[in-house]
Amino acid sequence: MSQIKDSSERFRQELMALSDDEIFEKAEKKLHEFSVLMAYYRCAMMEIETKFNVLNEEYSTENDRNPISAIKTRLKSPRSIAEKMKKRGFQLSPDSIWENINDVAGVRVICSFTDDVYELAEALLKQDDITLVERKDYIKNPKPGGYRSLHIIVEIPIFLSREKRMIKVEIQLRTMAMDFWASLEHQMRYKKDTVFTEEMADELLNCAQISAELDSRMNGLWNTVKNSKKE
Ligand code: 0O2
Repeated sequence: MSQIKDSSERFRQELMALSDDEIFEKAEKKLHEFSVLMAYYRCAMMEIETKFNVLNEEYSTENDRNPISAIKTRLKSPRSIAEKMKKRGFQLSPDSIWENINDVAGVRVICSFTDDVYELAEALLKQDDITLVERKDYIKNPKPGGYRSLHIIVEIPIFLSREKRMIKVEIQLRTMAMDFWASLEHQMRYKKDTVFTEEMADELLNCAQISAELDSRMNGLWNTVKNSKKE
C-alpha cells in the first residue's frame, strides 16, 4: 500500500510541475490507452460469446435442444476496476490492469441442467485456441454463503491488423436455478441503506440448498428421460 501512496505522491508532484496543456495531453494519452485496452476485452468477450452460440447451435441441430438458455456479457466498469486495483494494492495503469485483473471481460452462460454446465465448459476448453488459466468449481464446492457456479478464466487470441493478442476472459457457467439464486441474493445483500442480518444470511443459505436439491433432481430426471426410448 505504501508503494501506491509513494507513486501517487510522485504522480501528484509531476502533475504540479506541468502546464494545463501538458496535463490535458497526458490525461488524453492515458484515456486513449485505457479505451484501447477495453476494446481488446470487448473483442475477446464477443469471441467467447460466439463460441458458445456455435456450441448451442450444434446441440440444437444434433440433439434437438438448446442447452444454453441465455448468455450475458459485461465489461467491468472503470470505477469497479479502480476499486479492485486499490483494494489489492496495485497501481492504476493499463499495464497493471492487464497483468493483475482477470475479470475485466466477463461472460455468463446460463444452462438448463448441471450436466450442461460441465459439458459446455469441456467443449470450450477442448478448442485449440483456448488456454485455461484458472478453474473454480463452486458447484462441487459452494461458497459458504451458498453461491454456486463454475468459474473458468481462459485466454483467447484476438487477431488485430498487425498483431495477435492473448486476452483473459472470466466465464461463469451456471444453471437457471443457480442464476435465480445469485441474482436475488445480490439484490438483497447489496441493497443500499438496509441491514443484512445473520438470520437473513441463514435463510439465503437454506434457499441455496433447496435450489441445489432442485438442480440435482431435475438433472436426474433429465438423465432418465434421455435414456428412455419410445416403444
Ligand atoms: P461482477 O460485477 O458480478 O463481476 P476476483 O474478485 O474475481 O478476482 P474471487 O473473489 O476469488 O476473485 O472471485 P470469485 O469469487 O471466483 O468470483 C467473483 C465473481 O463471482 C463476482 O464478481 C460475482 O459475479 C460472482 N460471485 C462470487 N461470489 C458470489 C456470491 O456469493 N453471490 C453472488 N451473487 N455472486 C458471487 P464481482 O467482481 O463481485 O462482480
